[in-house]
Parts: sequence; structure tokens; C-alpha cells
Amino acid sequence: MNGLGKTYLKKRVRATDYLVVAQLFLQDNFLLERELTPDDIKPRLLGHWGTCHGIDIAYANLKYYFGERRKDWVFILGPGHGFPALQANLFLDGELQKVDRNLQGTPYESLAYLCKNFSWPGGYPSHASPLTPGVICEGGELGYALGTAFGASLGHPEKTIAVLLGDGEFETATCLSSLNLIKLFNSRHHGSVLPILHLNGYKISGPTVPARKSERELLEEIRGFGYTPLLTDGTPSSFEYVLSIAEAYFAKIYNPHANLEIAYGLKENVCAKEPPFIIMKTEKGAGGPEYSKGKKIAGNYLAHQIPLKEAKTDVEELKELEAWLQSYRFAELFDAEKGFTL
Ligand SMILES: Cc1ncc(C[n+]2csc(CCOP(=O)(O)OP(=O)(O)O)c2C)c(N)n1
Ligand SMILES: [Mg+2]
Repeated sequence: MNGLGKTYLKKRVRATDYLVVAQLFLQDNFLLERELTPDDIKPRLLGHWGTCHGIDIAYANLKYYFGERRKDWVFILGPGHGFPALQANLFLDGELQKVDRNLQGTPYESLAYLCKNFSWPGGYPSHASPLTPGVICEGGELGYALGTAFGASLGHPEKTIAVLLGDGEFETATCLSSLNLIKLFNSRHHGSVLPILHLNGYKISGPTVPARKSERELLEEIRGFGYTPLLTDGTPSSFEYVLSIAEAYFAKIYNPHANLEIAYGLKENVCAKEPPFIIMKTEKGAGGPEYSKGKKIAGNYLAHQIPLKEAKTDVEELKELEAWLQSYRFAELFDAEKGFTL
């Protein structure tokens, strides 16, 4: 990937992360054109921040890599509580605007409507739901995403289905048993399913079991289910590398005689016999507050829902929120009249 691609991906993640935080907190002053005041903050803060940064990374990289190569790619989101990130990405791409008549004003009016109406009575829900275009299985109960992905691949060899699984979700019996579906579905008659485990270390209330395993144990577990584990830290070049290996594998199923090392510029014979399984390691809540009131937030379970819960009533938290929002320099990425300028 060239420098331009890397710059674009970093900007895109900054823009979508900002949109997430704005949806969670703001009912006004969406572009921070003046100092943040308590009146700008929603009266009831209800949503999930911690998983969103990783979703933004995964979505950006998948879209960038598969957008050209695999036109019929699908994204399935396991942690449906990361809905503000899904909305942010659909909004940035203009997909929501195509179907939602409330989002057809100027770019600023649409952004204001989106943010204010997230998790708001009569507005958007806090979790992915059938109101969101493209949602094929309502979120809420963790565990079904991988099974849904295999189901969506049935009889659709043209489809590539990337499915993001939370590491807490990866503790559920439903998700773990769905890993076995590869033994039934992996043929030329069905689509390509690409599981991505979001190893952010935490679930609602504490550390996850996959994160408590050593890297060797986790990789052996994935291999034991019949997959080739591929690790990425979410940076554009490492994400591109694991996607190129996945792409080589999928291409080989459809064209067993292709010389993929030449076709994809891969340096060695990386096209394993077992299908790819990506492990994306991120820090939960990265980019958000590191500490607040002496408590560690980013990289801890406290990032799961709303950090800075008292931002409306506590001046110190309001200032921390303002600094957090400012850190994305959103004004460089969005013009009130022209929209996104990434
Ligand atoms: C079957 C089921 N059990 C429990 C819950 C409650 N719950 C909601 S979010 C969550 C934690 C999810 O953690 P993880 O999968 O690691 O997602 P992350 O937010 O860290 O990406 C849990 C346990 C649920 N939604 N479904
Ligand atoms: Mg987690």
C-alpha cells in the first residue's frame, strides 16, 4: 500500500471515530465551533464506545482492500452494540443518506440529525437493528454472527463475507460451535467467509478468555478448528498483508491452478490449505480518555460503555470530553457544505 492509501485510512478512522463520539454525547455544537457547554451534551448517555475504534479500523481496511477486488463483499458485525461505528461508516460512505429522508439536507444538517438522533426517543436505536440498511440479523444477543455469515454464503459463490467477532462473543457456545461450519460450507458452491476476531481484551465487566490465553494457545485453538490464524495489529500495512493472504486463499478455491504468488506479489508460498481466520488485536477504547478521576479507561473494561458519564454535570469531565473530541481534528476532514474531504 502506498503512502496515500495509508493516509486515507488513518483519516477515515479519525473521521468515523469522531462521528461515534459525537453520536454518543452531542445534542448540539456538532462541529465544535464554540466551547463545549453542558447544554451541548445529551441528557441521557446510552451507548458503547469501547468496541467502536476497532470496528472503524476493520471496516475501513476491508472496504479499501475488497472494494476494488471483491465487489460483492459483505460486512457482518457481531458486537451490535458497536452500532454508532456502523452508522458512522454508512454515513461517511453516503449509504444512509440514500435511504433515510432525514439525512438528505446539507452535509451539516445530515450530520447534526445523525448525531442528535442516535439513542434518542423516536430516533435511531443504540444497537444495530433492522432499521439500518443491510442488517440481516438483529444484534443484541451475542453469538450468532458467524453462523449468520455462513448462512449468507450459502449458494452465493460470488460473495465474500467478512464477519467481526468480539472476543467476549468468542466465549459463547454459539460462536464457538459455528467455527465447525467451515467443514460443511467450504466449497466452490458457496461464498467465502472471513472471520475476524476482535481481540480487544475485554467484555462488559472484565477480561475475556481469549485474551487470557497465550498467543500460542489462541493460535493453536484456531488451527485446531481447521483455520489458518493471521494476526494484525490493525495498522494499514499489517491489515493489508493479512487480507492479501485471505484473498489468495479464496482465489485459489475458485482457480486451483493459479500461481497466486505471482498474481498477488506474495514473497513466499503463503497460501495455506486451511481457510484464513484473522485476529485483529486493538486496545479497547483506544483514542478515548486514558484515565479519568484516577481510573484507567482505555485498555480496560471501563471503556466498554460511556466513559466520562458525568460530562453534562461535571466540569472536569466536560473538559476531558472536549479535548477528546478536539483530538480528531474533524474540521480538517469535514466541510459543512461540501461534506467529507478525506
Ligand atoms: C448471549 C449474550 N450474553 C451476554 C450479552 C451481554 N453483553 C452485551 S455486550 C457484551 C460484551 C461483549 O464483549 P465483546 O464480545 O468482547 O465485544 P467488545 O465490545 O469488546 O468488542 C456482553 C456480554 C449479550 N448481548 N448476549
Ligand atoms: Mg472484547
